[in-house]
Amino acid sequence: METGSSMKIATKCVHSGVKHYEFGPIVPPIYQTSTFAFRDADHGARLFKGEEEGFIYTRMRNPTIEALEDAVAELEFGTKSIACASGMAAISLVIFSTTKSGDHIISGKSVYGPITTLLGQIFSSYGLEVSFVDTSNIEEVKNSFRSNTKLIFFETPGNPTLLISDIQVISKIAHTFGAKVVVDNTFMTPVLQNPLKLGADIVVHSMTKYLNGHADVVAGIVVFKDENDYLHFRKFSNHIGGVIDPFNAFLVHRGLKTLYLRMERHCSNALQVAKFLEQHPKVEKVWYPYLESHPQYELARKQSLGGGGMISIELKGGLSAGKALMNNISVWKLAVSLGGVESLIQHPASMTHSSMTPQLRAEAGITEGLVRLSVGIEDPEDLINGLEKGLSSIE
Ligand code: LCS
Repeated sequence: METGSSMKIATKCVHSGVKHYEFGPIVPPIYQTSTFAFRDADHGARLFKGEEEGFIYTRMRNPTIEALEDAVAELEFGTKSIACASGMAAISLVIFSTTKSGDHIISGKSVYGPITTLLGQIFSSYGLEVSFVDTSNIEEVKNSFRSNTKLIFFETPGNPTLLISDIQVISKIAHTFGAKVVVDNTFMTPVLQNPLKLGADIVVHSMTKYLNGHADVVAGIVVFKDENDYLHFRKFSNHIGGVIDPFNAFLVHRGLKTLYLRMERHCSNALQVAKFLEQHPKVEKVWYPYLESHPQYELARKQSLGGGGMISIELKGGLSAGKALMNNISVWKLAVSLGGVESLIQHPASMTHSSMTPQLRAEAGITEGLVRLSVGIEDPEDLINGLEKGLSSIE
């Protein structure tokens, strides 16, 4: 079934990317093959020259992977996409394809910790200039552009502070400087937020998270508004080679079918958990975009259709209270990652964001006492009871 952009998102989640295949299966078959046989020597030569459509080698193109790429491009209102071996591979592909030594890029400060290492230590060692900016502060964003700025990259909400950056306003500013806007939409998913419709040029995801949703795959994707960007990036992807495996592509595509349902449940569970935490005497502060106490509540409501499943909290007793909570909580698993059906809890300063420099971590607002929750799809009462058990263990 062809879906098309007129369909509602819940319908698109179920049907996007599925084409007609031999024997009529209603899900894309797993083409677990590295290579594709040519009919004859001339056929192979024509495929390599681009004179005929077809499949050559899985690093370049594979039908199972392409089905997923079409699905995510459609969900994100993009033209095309490239699925990658991880979210980090997707972000690396963006940087390799858009910058060279001597160029400047702007990155949000509140982003997944290893991204700051990738940009600020690894790519900068090849001569890339990198500025880490609080993208929730528009004045700071405006002042950070230079004549050689090629792109601005940010997560909104940011990992793990959940600060919101205004995609529409930042896109307008960036485009006056001729820079591309790259939004990491991992926390929101296309069900809740559509950066390309708000002016961004490129969306990236760690598909390890909500798009797959079942904590059994590591994968990423880059989605393009402009097909020319896609063609340019595809050349890089073919040569860098960080592509997804067909079986993982199949699993993520399967996960997409329930994305709408899962996001509804993540949002309603997270709002209930956030409200419970906000009134709890052991909790100092709760960060959740759809709580009225969030400093950018209005922007979150304007930019997205839900608050998502991520919450960060500061406990009154700081880190030692956080440790007591993590060690005594039930139902929730103590683990990094996020966006799966099971609820997780972790400590950014010593875990997901430990590779950041202490200075950048402090500037990004990632304190020692911050604890991050990924709210799953379990019964909210069980989640709240599990949290209460952990919180009551705090001295
Ligand atoms: N973007 C965001 C917003 C992320 O949260 C992550 C990983 C990545 C990109 C990288 O994706 P990956 O290569 O892992 O697929 N975030 C993680 C986190 O917060 N805990 O563990 C991984």
